[in-house]
Amino acid sequence: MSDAMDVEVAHTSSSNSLTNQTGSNKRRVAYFYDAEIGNYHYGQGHPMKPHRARMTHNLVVNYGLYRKMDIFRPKLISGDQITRFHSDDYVNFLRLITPDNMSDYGRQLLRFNVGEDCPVFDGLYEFVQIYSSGSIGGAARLMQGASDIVINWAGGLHHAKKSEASGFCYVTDCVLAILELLKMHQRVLYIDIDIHHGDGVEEAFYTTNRVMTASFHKYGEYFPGTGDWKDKGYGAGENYAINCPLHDGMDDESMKNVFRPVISKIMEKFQPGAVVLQCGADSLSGDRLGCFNLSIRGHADCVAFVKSFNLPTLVLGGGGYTLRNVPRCWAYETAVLLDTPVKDTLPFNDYFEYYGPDYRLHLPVSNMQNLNSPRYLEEMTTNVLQILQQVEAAPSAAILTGQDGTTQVPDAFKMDTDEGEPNPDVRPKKNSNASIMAKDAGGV
Ligand code: LLX
Ligand code: CA
Ligand code: ZN
Repeated sequence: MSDAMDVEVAHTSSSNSLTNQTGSNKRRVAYFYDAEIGNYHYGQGHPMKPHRARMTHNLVVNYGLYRKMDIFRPKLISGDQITRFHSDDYVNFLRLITPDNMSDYGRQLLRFNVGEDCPVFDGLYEFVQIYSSGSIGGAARLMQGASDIVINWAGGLHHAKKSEASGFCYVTDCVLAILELLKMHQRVLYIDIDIHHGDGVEEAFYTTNRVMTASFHKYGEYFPGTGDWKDKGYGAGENYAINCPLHDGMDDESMKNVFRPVISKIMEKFQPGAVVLQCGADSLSGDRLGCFNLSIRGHADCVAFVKSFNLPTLVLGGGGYTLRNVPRCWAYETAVLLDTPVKDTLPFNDYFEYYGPDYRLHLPVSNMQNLNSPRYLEEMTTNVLQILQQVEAAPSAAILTGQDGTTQVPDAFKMDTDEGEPNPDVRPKKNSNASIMAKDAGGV
């Protein structure tokens, strides 16, 4: 059975008509992948398995999708590109720490939150370089105008902070890619459908109106604990951080009813020049660490909806812990982005045994209760839409800076030299309204 692109996308405003003469709306898609990524190991028993990206790639190739996109191995970035956001001390530490020398760095391991959830493993720094290179290289390609959509399934590590690893993430490629896009685009939209709050990205841009962050996540006794709808940005960034807190059992219909109106309103009010879409697959039904009940079609509906706005879009991976489901989801989303139908019967591939007993692409959802009542969802969505109502349409003043490698950086990355200002190298506590600021006052 051929699976038609059964995600219907209709919205009234903001969508450019880019239909070509054959009546299709195919976009030029680039795909970044480094075959080394699957060789990194977080350690026995750790739920994060970088092997997922290799399984995804194998499914993409065996579905023949590689024929329809430009495939790149990312050119490795240097430490300078990582310190556009992360502190020098932290990046130097990531560069030098190894399983063999870690016993000499007890204090630094604690300081940078490396060791437990975010373990030291062989090749850690190269791992960071590989996944970040795909996202930064992808953003650069969008800016060249060479592709309309760029995919990096190895990226989407949204929890890392300026000087701290968090939630299995060491460096936040999402922030680095957004900084790249800000060189050219006045406004960049970040959308996050991972089950966790995109706290690292939100915090980085909390005080700027040049980046809007929108996260849909489980909220309440769940990692990382942030992301109340009332947390909406601060200072110039007030109303530019959007949070949709959700409960267990979120299903396709509920997601559609929240995601579409919120994203439509954001597009109308904020009018971004480019979009970064984090597609964490831990929001799927049956995820080992998740508690939502989305089908792959429901998850992909968000992707298709974002695509329908025809903006330059960087598509990233994220969490996802049921190993057989993550590749299914991301391979299907690759097909959706390519406007290419794929069969529900999985093609033979190197990891075929993982996909038994059904060997099908799509998943059944569970009969778990949806704890998001229609009333809760409507009230939460209304609150969020009210915040968006206050967004000024399209701030547009150019910001010229001298920061290395950038011509434009958002206010959040300016060092405020006023006496009495908080120390920019000390991260404010969870749920605080302050933002991270760049380390180098002279650079901005
Ligand atoms: N949310 C998320 C997104 C990307 C990565 C990791 C996470 N973290 C979690 O899902 C999580 C789960 C339970 C407790 C704490 C955090 C990620 C993606 C690729 C490589 C490494 C990390
Ligand atoms: Ca999220
Ligand atoms: Zn997650």
